[in-house]
Amino acid sequence: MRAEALNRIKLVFALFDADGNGYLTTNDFELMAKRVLQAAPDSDDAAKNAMLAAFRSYWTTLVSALDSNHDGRVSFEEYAACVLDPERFNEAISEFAKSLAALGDPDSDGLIERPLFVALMTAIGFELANINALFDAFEPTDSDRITVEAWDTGIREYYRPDKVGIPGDYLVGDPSV
Ligand SMILES: [Ca+2]
Ligand SMILES: [Ca+2]
Repeated sequence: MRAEALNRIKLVFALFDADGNGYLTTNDFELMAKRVLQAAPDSDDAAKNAMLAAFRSYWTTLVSALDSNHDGRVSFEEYAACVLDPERFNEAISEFAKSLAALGDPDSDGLIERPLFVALMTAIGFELANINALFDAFEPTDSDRITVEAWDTGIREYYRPDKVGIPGDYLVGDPSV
């Protein structure tokens, strides 16, 4: 596995572990969902409920695919398996990507507005400069939107052990270097 790929999953695991107990559990995703709802106070109830449901479905997808010892939580080793063994987890990663990308598109028009993308990624724990660099790498439209498809592809690439120089690398480290 490329060092870049390892750094990418280390980062995302650390951020998803919102309560810092070293494991991904349902509590982490409830915490992230609360943060994103607070970050998007202008969204209507339908959009908020869609986001909440998407966070819960993301967790369900993740734990059902990765909790190999069935203790109801995902350790780093369990999480890293999806990058170490991409063929085995191909389908699961497509599912993760789909449910995470859906978070950015509560109105299902196939486009993600920058403010919502920023709110969502900030709630997960990424830094603002990294989030904007990533959004720009997805080549937003004149109305500053990216397609769900670009985001979905970006997430799948993020988990590829051999990929380097992808938009997802903007999330790791200082994006200006
Ligand atoms: Ca945790
Ligand atoms: Ca486990």
